[in-house]
Amino acid sequence: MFEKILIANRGEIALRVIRACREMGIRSVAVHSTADADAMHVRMADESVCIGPPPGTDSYLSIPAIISACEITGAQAIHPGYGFLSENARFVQIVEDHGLTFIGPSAEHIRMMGDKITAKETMKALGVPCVPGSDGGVPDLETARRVAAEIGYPVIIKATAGGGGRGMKLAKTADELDHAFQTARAEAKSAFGNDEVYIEKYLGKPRHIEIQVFGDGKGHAVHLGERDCSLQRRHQKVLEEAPGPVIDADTRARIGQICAEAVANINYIGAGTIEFLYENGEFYFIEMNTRLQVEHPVTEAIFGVDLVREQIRVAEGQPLSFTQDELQLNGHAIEVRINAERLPNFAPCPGRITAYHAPGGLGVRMDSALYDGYSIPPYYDSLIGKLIVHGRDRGEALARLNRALGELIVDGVETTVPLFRALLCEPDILGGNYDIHWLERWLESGAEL
Ligand code: MV4
Repeated sequence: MFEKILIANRGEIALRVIRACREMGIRSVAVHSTADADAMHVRMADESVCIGPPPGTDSYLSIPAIISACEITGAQAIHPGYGFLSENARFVQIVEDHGLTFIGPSAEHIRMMGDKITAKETMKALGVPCVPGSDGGVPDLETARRVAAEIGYPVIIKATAGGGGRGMKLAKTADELDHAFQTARAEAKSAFGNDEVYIEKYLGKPRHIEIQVFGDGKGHAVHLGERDCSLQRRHQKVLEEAPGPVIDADTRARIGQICAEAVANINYIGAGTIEFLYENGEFYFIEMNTRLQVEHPVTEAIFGVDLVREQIRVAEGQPLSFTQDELQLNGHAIEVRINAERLPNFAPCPGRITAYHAPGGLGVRMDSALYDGYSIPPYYDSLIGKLIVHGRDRGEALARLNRALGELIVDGVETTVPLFRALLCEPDILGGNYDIHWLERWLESGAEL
């Protein structure tokens, strides 16, 4: 068992991990940049180590600084949170070479899923339904033309080293293919140092549905249903919910079992998310994320499990603390991401918090590292809090979200709260009728923010 865990992150996710450690009787070590000396994760941890100046590359992304902090404090394991080093296979290798434990998947699985062509081929071979497209990489224009003609236009060209919306080019017709292919390759080369691309049929109005999976690294795995994360702006999620408004119990059990079997088959360890596009009742695999995700609390709410505790347990070599049959979906949960951003342009808005009050009451969870008088530094992500509500059904969750947003006070900076107040007046949102393009269309069509 671990006696001490170092958290290689900051903000609300660092607090989230510290909370799980404390409940498990494990000591926690915070690391922080000089800009974060008075951050809440530093106060809440048992110990802290300053690891460098504010830019991520000099502190939260500095592998030598983080390994040194483990050696100084005697931490035996590292929880990476999300972002930063959480999906860096080289980091995982270095952690293990130092006799430390990475709380997350193996370097091999991170590398496998980081290469989007390998990820797709692996999933396809494991029986996971994929978007129709090229078999592996597309080396030249001639092959691109042949593949596109076979699957039919529109097609999308994606960089194997991309993901999360980076390095994609759309070709609506054959006329657009040459240009799309060449620019996709050139951009992939300069952005990732890897120009390998693949082609898929472009789906016009899908939903983004992701399945939460969890493996013990010894051939056992479970699924914890889906989250609908279709409400996005520029590939940044703004609201997530579970279960998906359009997924029924049979569909959940079927796709969930496929995903759980796939990750069991490769001896996957820890939390993972299998992302799908969902259109006309069909699932199409796009990517797998090998980390705990920002939106994991909606899954925790409806299944009543602590995913971080589970990550720590399997990293210690313990079995999963629940079986598939023991996982019973209960009610409905919604998360909204509260960012320090100025609407309507979502411009980052760091600054000093002059008043903070978190909402509470039945079915309300606020994950945030804010406090009264805290100064949000300008160097990091603008996420300052996640408000998660849980109700017996979607209607109750929506009512609770509206009520909780009314209780929340964040003074001193602009936030995305008014966006959620406006969304809660939209019939499409109240009815669960939205796809991946809904939010951007609504913002462009002059939503009052
Ligand atoms: C697609 C697609 C349509 N067809 N693939 C964007 C993020 C990356 N994870 C995959 N993405 C997409 N892949 C095919 N074959 C549309 C998108 C996409 C998208 C996906 C999920 C959520 C929001 C999105 C916004 C724009 C485009």
